[in-house]
Amino acid sequence: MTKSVCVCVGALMAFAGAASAQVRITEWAYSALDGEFIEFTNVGGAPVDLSTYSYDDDSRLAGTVGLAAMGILQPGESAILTEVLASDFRAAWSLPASVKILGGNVANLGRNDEINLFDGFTLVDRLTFGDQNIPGTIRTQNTSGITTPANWGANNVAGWFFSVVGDSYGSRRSLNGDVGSPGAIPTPGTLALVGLGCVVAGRRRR
Ligand SMILES: [Ca+2]
Ligand SMILES: [Ca+2]
Ligand SMILES: [Ca+2]
Repeated sequence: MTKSVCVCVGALMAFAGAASAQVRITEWAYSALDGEFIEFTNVGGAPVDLSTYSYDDDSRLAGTVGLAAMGILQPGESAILTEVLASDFRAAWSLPASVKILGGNVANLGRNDEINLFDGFTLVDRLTFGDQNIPGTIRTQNTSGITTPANWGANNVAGWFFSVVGDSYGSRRSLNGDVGSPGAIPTPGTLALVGLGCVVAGRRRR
């Protein structure tokens, strides 16, 4: 085993250990032709029951939009909250019935806003964003924002970047031309390696 491979395996194990039973914000588009959306993913190693989970925007009020209808999120599973009808969003992105989509979100996202995820009254994850309020960060209009696993849960929008069709996150175009990967993240192993830069590091050492 080469040195670079050893480093990667060690980092991967550290990632897996740090992420037991955690739901994270993994993608968002504050404005999109086929509906603004937020993707939540269980990045941990155990199922998470969302019956006590809720979402709010920058008013930061637990219970504003209940996520109980999403049910139980399995490890690696992503669920979508969107402003449009779930059926419309599903059709626009050609998502199978297995992907959980909660439509009709009324706490809509603006250009400078915030995503708050709660379990009961406990804040589980938060992402404060806005290309105007935080200069140099992305404006997720018709193209979603994503980030590396290392930046999940950090509330550091400067570490988020645009989805690009064909990227390693599974990004593609929706019916009306939005770019993103709602409902999907790569397999946990692939993601961990991408996020930690091991693929690039390994190639450089050859
Ligand atoms: Ca919006
Ligand atoms: Ca708002
Ligand atoms: Ca995604």
